[in-house]
Amino acid sequence: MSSLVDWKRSGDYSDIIYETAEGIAKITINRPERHNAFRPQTLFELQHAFNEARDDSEVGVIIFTGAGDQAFCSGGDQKIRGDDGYIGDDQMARKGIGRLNVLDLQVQIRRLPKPVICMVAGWSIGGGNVLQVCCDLTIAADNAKFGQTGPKVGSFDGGYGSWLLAETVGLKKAREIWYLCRQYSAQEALDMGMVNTVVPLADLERETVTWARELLEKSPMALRMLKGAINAVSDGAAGMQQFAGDATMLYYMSEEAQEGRDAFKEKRRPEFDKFPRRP
Ligand code: S0N
Repeated sequence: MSSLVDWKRSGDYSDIIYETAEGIAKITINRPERHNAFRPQTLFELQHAFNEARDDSEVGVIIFTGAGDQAFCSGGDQKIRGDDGYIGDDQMARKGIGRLNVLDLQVQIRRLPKPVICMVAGWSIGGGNVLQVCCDLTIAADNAKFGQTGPKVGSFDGGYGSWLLAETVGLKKAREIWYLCRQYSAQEALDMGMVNTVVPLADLERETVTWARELLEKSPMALRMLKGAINAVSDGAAGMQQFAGDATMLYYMSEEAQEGRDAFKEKRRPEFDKFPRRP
């Protein structure tokens, strides 16, 4: 794959790679021997890396991808799936308790106030495809294949995996994808609105970086508010809570709000009269 970017790697991770360059963070699931299936440790590391990207004021866009050209992600690692979730090697596992911590990552991607582009080569399957659906934009290589497998392997995602997919591709198509567990080509995924564009595999990173650079030219606050607004409709009260928080942040940044703060600190009456009562 050709890359136009001189990525700088950081962090101490076993299951993922975290890289940054030119205002872009690239987060890569690095378990190609299992088609980048995730285990609890993978998800802890992904959550850490997404948080790093969120907190880094130099970063404006995140690319989420999988190592190699055979898979973005094949979902939960079925080889370490216990009777109540995925068994890691942490204190929960020592008590025989499993985890479904991919749900926390889904929420984190939705709430992260920067665009997340999913870059898919090869398989985007099961819980991996749900993560793809949760991302803001998806660039697919022409070898990408998409699908859900839950009813085949004894699982289902009744959250974002179901209704956000239905919102993305329509109810009938979402039912077909989940009920029949078929696999869809990149072109079919494009036709149903599940991805934004399809490019030759050799151009995948180049094209994704082009989209990222285009996003970096735009107003970060406008992008933040648009992401919040689009997600608020489908995230209900939780989405409104985030959007309301952004409104508070913008208000804090105004002279009017700062007058209230300053008056309190200076033990005087706030002079709100100087601010217009806007129509
Ligand atoms: C992707 C498939 C179709 C690719 O087939 P292909 O090309 O023939 O390759 P394989 O030879 O099958 O795979 C290569 C190696 O990779 C291993 N591997 C692939 N996928 C996984 C996986 N998910 N877990 C563990 N290993 C995997 C193969 O085993 C093989 O290695 P070797 O040769 O050493 O055995 C094909 O691989 C496939 O169908 N994979 C499984 C896809 C799948 O069913 N994924 C799980 C779906 N479910 C979830 O993701 C659950 C999501 C979730 O976490 C969740 C979310 C909300 C609520 C609940 C849950 C929940 O946990 O249930």
